[in-house]
Amino acid sequence: MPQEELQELQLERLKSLLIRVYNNIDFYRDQFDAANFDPYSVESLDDLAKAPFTVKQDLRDNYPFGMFAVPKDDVVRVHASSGTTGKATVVGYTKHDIEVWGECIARDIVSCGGSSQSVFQIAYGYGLFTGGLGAHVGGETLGCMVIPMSSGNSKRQIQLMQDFETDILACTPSYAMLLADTAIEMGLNPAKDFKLSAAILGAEPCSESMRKEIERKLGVTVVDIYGLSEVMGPGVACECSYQTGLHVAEDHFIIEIVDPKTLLPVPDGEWGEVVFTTLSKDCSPLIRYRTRDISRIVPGTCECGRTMRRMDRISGRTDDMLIIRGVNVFPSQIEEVITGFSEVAPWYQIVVTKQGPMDYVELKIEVVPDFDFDEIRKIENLQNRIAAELKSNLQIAVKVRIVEPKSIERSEGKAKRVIDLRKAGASND
Ligand code: DLL
Repeated sequence: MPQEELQELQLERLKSLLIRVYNNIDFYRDQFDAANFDPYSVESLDDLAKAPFTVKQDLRDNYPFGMFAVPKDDVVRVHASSGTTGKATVVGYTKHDIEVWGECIARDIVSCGGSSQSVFQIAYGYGLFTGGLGAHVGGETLGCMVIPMSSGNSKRQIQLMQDFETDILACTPSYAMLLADTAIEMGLNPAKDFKLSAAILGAEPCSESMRKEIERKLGVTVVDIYGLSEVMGPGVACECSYQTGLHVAEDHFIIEIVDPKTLLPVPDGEWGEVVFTTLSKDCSPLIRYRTRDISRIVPGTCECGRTMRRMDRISGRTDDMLIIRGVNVFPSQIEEVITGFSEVAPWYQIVVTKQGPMDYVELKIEVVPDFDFDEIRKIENLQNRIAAELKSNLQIAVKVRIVEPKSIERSEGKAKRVIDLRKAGASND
């Protein structure tokens, strides 16, 4: 659909959405009234900027069902975040919401080369987390042969991947890497022995060098899929096989990029916090939801011919930025530097503590299995070289500690890359 038509569709959907949330969700009625925002006055997409933002705490305050816009009878499914730092955030879906979700993910499977003939193996966790069941509905909508593995049980995953001739794999990037390494340990060459053509990986950041490493080991094209449970789950945006940014499902979501301090929109191409308004959701619609994720609109159009605008890969979250001796840095920037060293494996952990008002960072990195771990001098040399590279690239002083292969805990879902010990009881939720 040409962008102009797409924007007309967005406006039509936005107008009815604003009136719907005003009439059906007490929270939005109060918010709009308090902000003097009249949902009936909206005449252009720009008017959305007059509406107030929604944040995660609003969902927690209205736990469990206070943000539902439909009666409980119409709800066919709920998902929820883990809620380790407070109450969980609960999101509900009507039958129609699930259909829209299925359509979004079906498009994503097609855009990385899949079809109804694909064998689609899902190794995202099934359950309250949206990864597994979200990908599942997409695969079935498209008519793929879906293998609902959930995460874990890596050897079995690998066996079925071979026996069932899986061609598309969906899981987190860190789990894809673990599956590749496990297959190699089992004496296989996944790039040759598997029929995999693409992997749809998301739910956590993945640097460009990590992506290349997964592509090389598995012999696939990796496309990045993005989403968050509050807004729907996976499929809010996804790359096509051109890998030049994630096409936002703009018929169902309006994306805005705002300056996280001033909350004013930034021009296309500039980085800022991603904000979404859900246009089609019946049960859990959100107006201007602040994701805390940092991205930008990729200017121009994609060679694939899709007209939906692209957001760049997530560079970090406003709440995972570290300030190391006054320098701002995101974990993804650290990953980009360390994965450039051939002696180390892409398994690392950033341990953050406080020294006075400053963040103190220790970086634990595993070496590759054939590295001679007994040679202290070699280890020290490697530590120094990595520290020097981090200093010259990112201007940060970090204590690098090389650790033995397999000593960092493997993840079957989202990897825990940052251990933040600054506040007791703090977590990344
Ligand atoms: O992670 C939904 C999902 C499942 C997306 C499967 C993709 C694939 P939550 O658990 O609510 O939902 O976590 C959402 O994860 O705000 C981002 O910070 C991060 N995230 C999700 N996708 C990506 C990605 C799912 N492609 C939070 N790149 C989001 C970087 C991502 N970060």
